Amino acid sequence: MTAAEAAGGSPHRTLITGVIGSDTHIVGTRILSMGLEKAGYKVVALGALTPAEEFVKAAIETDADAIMISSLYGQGELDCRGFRDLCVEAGIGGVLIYVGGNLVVGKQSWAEVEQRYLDMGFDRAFPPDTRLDGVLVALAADFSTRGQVEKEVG
Ligand code: B12
Repeated sequence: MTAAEAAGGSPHRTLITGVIGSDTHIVGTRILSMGLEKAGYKVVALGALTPAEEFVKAAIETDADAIMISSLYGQGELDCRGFRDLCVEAGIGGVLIYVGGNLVVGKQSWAEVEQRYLDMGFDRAFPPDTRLDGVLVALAADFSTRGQVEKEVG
């Protein structure tokens, strides 16, 4: 049994990972990608310096189930604004979208930061130092309540 299955998740799911915008912080997305792959997911890793549109393009090309965006350098809010709309316009408005890393400039209340990203249309936002176990549980929970067909809903 894979770690994804142990967490209640389903294998055969495709996840897009990458670091959005002009952000070069590659380590977190690498570790996340390796962990997700080891857990049994198919991971398409776009790496650092990835424009928002590239995430959407890759998600369409690979028929992905979720997009896992990283942002570390403090410009996350600017880079992520309108991301859900991009997905909707591209016909994948129902795709699962997570964001994590160091999502704002400086230290701010996590509850407020999280709410801002949820308001932007992200399904979940993750604070710094997020561990893989929690991500696997979240993916399993979300995949169990969403069907494949919902990706096409806008
Ligand atoms: C290494 C580093 C750099 C290196 C990056 C090398 C590289 N190519 O990766 C260099 C020196 C180049 C660099 C540059 C800069 N950096 Co820097 N950097 C760091 C540092 C020290 C470590 C980042 C790291 O690798 N962490 C280790 C990984 C494993 O952790 P992680 O990225 O958080 O990822 C984990 C989790 O967060 C989670 N996760 C990550 N993404 C996602 C996504 C999802 C969906 C989920 C579920 C989970 C998840 O899973 C990962 C694995 O556990 C941090 C400080 C810190 N301690 O975090 C500053 C830091 C991120 N940098 C910072 C800054 C400001 C910069 C610069 C702007 C500095 C400058 N003025 O030039 C530039 C930006 C350059 C650019 N355009 O990107 C700030 C950002 C501040 C902010 N957000 O308000 C930080 C926080 C330092 C600080 N305290 O001020 N940096």
